[in-house]
Amino acid sequence: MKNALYKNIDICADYTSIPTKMANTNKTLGEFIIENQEEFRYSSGELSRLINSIRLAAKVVNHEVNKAGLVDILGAAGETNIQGEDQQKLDVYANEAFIKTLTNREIVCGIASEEEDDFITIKGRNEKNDNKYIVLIDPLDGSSNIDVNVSVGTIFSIYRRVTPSGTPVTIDDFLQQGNRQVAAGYIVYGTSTMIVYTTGHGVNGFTLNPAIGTYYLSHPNMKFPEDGRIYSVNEGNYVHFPQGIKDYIKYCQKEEGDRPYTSRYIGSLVSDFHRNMIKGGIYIYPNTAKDPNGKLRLLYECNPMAFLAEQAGGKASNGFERILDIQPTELHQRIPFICGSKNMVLKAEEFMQNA
Ligand code: AHM
Ligand code: MG
Repeated sequence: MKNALYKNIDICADYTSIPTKMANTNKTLGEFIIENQEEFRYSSGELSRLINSIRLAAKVVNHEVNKAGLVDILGAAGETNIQGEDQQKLDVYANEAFIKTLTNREIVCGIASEEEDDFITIKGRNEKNDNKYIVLIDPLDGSSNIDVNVSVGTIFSIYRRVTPSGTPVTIDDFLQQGNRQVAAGYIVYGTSTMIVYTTGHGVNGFTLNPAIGTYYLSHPNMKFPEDGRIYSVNEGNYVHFPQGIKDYIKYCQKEEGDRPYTSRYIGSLVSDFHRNMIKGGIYIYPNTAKDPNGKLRLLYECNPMAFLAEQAGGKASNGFERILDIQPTELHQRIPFICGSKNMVLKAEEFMQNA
């Protein structure tokens, strides 16, 4: 028995022989991008290259996140971001890694990041402003979890610019409704590293085989179960929640039918969302007395997650209206967020609207 156990450990030490879905016969992310290129509305190959560059930056950040604890990358960088929050060293590292990778490829004309005060303008070939795509990014979400080895993630959102090519980007290029996203996704740096993304044709998930640095299609056509039994909310803030959310939480806890539901809250949106999409559940970050607009950012967090949720058959709302139809008014705007299995979100909305 003991020998058998050691034998397994030996096998697992060699990632290339893990006999799972990640077996090298699965389609790679690179192959998948090429095969599905014609699905893109404007298929010039640029969006494929853009997603490829996100894949590359994700590998670099993944490498660094996995070293945390061994090298001096943990803790605060001594600066605060525009929202007045402490920036962690890894936040800063991830921000730079994504911006650098996205800048050098003549595809992106503007980037807005949760970690930057203002948007960044990027010139194309020969200093012309003729690149097409806008990227909004939360480089390292859930960063309060980094120090304690709990999953964190990157969230990205891609739009086409709305101002004319040849002119510098303006704030209007960034303040687009979420329903205009051409692609969105996240990377979860968890027990394994995954990229999950959509270009408006369903949601697919790819797992990194760290031994050879390749992402394999491990979760094709991901779908939120219509109903779920998990609710994810920071109940520590309960007394400050709006009455509708308090009522919904009591409903989740009531012994009736398939209830009570289970409470699961990691405090990393990407990880909570990922689990709920696989198992069925609802994520809620409401407005509170302290934060009248909630905590999460419409452009960097809620819109991309809402696009993914809808593409996976789920739903995302602020309690009263569809997240993707909200007209943003500022770059770092916050919004209450309810997202997950369709019937659970509908029920939460019912409580919000009847409170
Ligand atoms: P961040 O972008 O500063 O990391 O904040 C976003 C995170 C989400 O990932 C998470 O769901 C939420 O904040 C947790 O907030 P709280 O600790 O208030 O529950
Ligand atoms: Mg964040």
